[in-house]
Amino acid sequence: PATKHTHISLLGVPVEEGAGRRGCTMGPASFRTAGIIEELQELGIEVNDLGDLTPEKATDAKSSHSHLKNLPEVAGWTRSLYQRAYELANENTVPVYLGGDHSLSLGSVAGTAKAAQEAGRPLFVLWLDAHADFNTFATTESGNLHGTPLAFACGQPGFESLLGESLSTCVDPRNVCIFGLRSVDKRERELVVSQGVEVCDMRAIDENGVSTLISAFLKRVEAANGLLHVSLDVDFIEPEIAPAVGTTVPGGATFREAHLVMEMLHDSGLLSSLDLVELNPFLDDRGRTARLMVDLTASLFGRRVMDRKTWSF
Ligand code: HAR
Ligand code: MN
Ligand code: MN
Ligand code: MN
Repeated sequence: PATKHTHISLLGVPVEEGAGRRGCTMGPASFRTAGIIEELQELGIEVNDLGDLTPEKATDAKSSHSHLKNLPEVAGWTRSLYQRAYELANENTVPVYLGGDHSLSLGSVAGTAKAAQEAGRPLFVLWLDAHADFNTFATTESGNLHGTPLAFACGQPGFESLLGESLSTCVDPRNVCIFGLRSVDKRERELVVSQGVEVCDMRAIDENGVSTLISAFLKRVEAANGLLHVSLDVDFIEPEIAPAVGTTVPGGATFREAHLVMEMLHDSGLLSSLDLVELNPFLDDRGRTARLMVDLTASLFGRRVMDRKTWSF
């Protein structure tokens, strides 16, 4: 039975300092230009556009790892969003965070996790991404902080300078599913394995299909009465059809695989919050990636060709 998402709050988070190249700051504007508000309203949903977040100043954020890029800037965004996501998780709305690069999730997941903990419910995270984003300050080779949010959310040590304090609530790594993986650094991979994160890499998707794998994960969420945060990185999708991203990796989800994930998420009624990240409009081809992301979001919130029927052959 599909839950009716009757209220959505859009919050733009135009952070680009976590990525290796500039442009994601234009993401929220591109989502709006591509019609995200209208397409969701078309589904009968009440949409509240909260505008764009403003980052705090976090000049105190320092680390002995000198290769980290833009740490004070990313810390400023993280602190602001952590607070905001915590507040939104306590409102009767589905927050949709419009990125911005994936460092956005340093704040969105932590704030959501804190609220889930207070509500006494486990938070599950579905990470739709070519990458694991499970580097720590010690393991990142690039120094780009968009490669770190899952490690932070799962309580890996060394991130104290981000919030100016340790994270009070972490996500249980066994409640995280990285879906679409096809690029992972060596030490990052060891961490993902040792922490017990569920990984559905592209080969698993090829062999089993999206439907079997997503169903199994959603069953776990439902059985645990969990809350579900979904983080959709543009590079989850095959770059031939979604070119507007700085970190393309060939062999991504097809158009239909990506839509099917969204449709199944909708039908589950389990979604409680969403990140749409890494859209870099500077790299787009006449807005096609932005429009695809908006269409995927519409599928996630209930757009369908026909009502579902049960097939009996
Ligand atoms: N693992 C690489 C790094 O840490 C690439 C990370 C790319 N991250 C994103 N988000 N684009 O998935 O630098
Ligand atoms: Mn809902
Ligand atoms: Mn990512
Ligand atoms: Mn990625």
